[in-house]
Amino acid sequence: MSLLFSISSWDVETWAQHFREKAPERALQLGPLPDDPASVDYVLAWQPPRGVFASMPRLKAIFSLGAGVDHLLSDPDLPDVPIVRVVDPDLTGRMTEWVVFQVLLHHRRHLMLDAAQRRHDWVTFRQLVAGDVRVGIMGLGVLGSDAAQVLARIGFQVAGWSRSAKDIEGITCYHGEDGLKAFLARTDILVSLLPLTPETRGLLNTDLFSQLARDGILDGPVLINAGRGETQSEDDILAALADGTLHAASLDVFSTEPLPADHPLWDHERVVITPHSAADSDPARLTDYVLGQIRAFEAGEPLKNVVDRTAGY
Ligand code: NDP
Ligand code: OXD
Repeated sequence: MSLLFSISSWDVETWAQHFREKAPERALQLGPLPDDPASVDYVLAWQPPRGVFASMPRLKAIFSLGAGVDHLLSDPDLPDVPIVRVVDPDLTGRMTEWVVFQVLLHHRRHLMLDAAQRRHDWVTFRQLVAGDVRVGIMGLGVLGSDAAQVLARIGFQVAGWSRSAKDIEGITCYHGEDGLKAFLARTDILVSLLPLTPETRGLLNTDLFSQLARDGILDGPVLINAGRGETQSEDDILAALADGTLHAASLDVFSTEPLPADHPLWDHERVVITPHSAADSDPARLTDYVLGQIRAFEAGEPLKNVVDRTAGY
């Protein structure tokens, strides 16, 4: 019985240490590629190499070490075993912190205040009130619904958009293609927490930005994206910032990561960039989560948070 860590771009040893402490009886293989594919029962994966799952006859489940699973579903050789994703209050809390921080940064006009401080300029700007600002969250899943409720508690007018209909207290819920137009038309600050799927790829584009509200009290529409980079067109974001279709943006995810050092988004005065770090997966917390799931599964219980492969998330 062994667990393979198939991890690229994170320190595999940190994860392995937590597993050794909490489950010393489990044999670990530190990938990304397995030493002995025939003995692998579970893979714990983050951006594994394509084809890594081939020739694992005992494989029972794959655990994504992030909430997003596009890094797995894009593998053409993915075997037909359950894929479990991260749903954990620790990760949710981290994302809500990031979203609330970015919404408040634009709402409280912090980019202008920061620039004024650099100039040693004691200048004040008209202070807006949250109740006059309309936030719209694309993706009302585990992360989006939590951020929505915290923003509503602060006083923002919050709406959300999802694939299926939702009923969340205090949040105006829209869904499906039919609901998108009305959702955008009432949104001043657009937050995307959408997964990457064939339907969401490239969705954040000129056409969509041009449907955002133009009658808000901010200086213009704001885009905030911590979902996936491939859901946005960075060329369209730059063009929209240039012609006023968008006023500002906060971006944590990009089509190419790391964002190339010479990319014009880096230097844009109305763009905030964070390096795909809105909500980190915490190894200690997720070790408990994955081991809890494996132990329950081996005791005959069903796995939780299994990805719907047809929906793509
Ligand atoms: P969930 O699966 O819980 O929620 C996804 C939401 O998106 C659901 O509300 C779903 O609708 C909606 N959705 C999916 N496809 C469509 C569509 N075509 N049209 C409208 N709505 C759609 O995911 P999480 O909230 O846990 O995570 C969301 C994403 O956040 C992840 O997939 C990942 O890409 C990203 N992420 C980024 C991190 C970062 O650090 N930047 C960290 C963690 C996650 P419905 O409810 O109807 O199913
Ligand atoms: C995730 C991520 O999906 O870090 O958890 O992007």
